[in-house]
Amino acid sequence: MKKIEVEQKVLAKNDDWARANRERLRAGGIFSFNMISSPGSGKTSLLERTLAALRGELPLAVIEGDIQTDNDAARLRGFGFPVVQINTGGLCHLDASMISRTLDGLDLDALRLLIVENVGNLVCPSSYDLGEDEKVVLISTTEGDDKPLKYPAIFRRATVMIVNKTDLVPYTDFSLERVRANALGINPDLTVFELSCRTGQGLDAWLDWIRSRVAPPPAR
Ligand SMILES: Nc1nc2c(ncn2[C@@H]2O[C@H](COP(=O)(O)OP(=O)(O)O)[C@@H](O)[C@H]2O)c(=O)[nH]1
Ligand SMILES: [Mg+2]
Repeated sequence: MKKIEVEQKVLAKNDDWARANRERLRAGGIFSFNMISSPGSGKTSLLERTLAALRGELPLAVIEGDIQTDNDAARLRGFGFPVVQINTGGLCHLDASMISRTLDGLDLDALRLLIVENVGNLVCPSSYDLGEDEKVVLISTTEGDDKPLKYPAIFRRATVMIVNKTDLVPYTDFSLERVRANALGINPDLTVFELSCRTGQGLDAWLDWIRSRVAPPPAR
């Protein structure tokens, strides 16, 4: 009983931070999304592809969440965008107060897009609103097409599902039709992108989705 009360208080406090982040980002005209998946689904790989494509086109920043290391931030720094690594020191998710502190150090006036890569985990990050506009859940074809059924919360809260590593489909028993049906059964409003960060197939539709979400620059 006590444990439940404490958890509710933690989540309520998190929601306060998240609300403040959301107001701050909206006021700045910054679109934001939060990428959530198991470790190894390809979040950082997709960011490498995304940053390479949007270089010179869209001013963005990336927040990288990991339990340890700044390996992922190091992979992304070469693209010329601000990249901030948060190490949670054992915690299995980012929370909204961590994002708030990171926003303090970013030049928000210069940004139109904020991308967050959450800690690799399909469970904990789904409960913690960061103040982002949308949650993007990734699943790769080596994980099994039943994962939406086993971890429904994040598929319910996400607006986008990315199925990555389509290049590996011939070597697995993963079915693109089944994963789509499983996910849409939980959340019929999900927008689904199938792509391969290895071959680049399917990336254009994902990039167009980002472009469609970002507000046009203010008129001068
Ligand atoms: N074959 C294949 N491998 C991929 C693809 N995307 C990512 N990978 C590999 O999957 C591994 C984990 O990718 P990473 O981006 O670090 O995943 P993250 O933990 O979700 O950030 C790396 O070895 C990537 O090279 C893909 O589309 N096809
Ligand atoms: Mg990563």
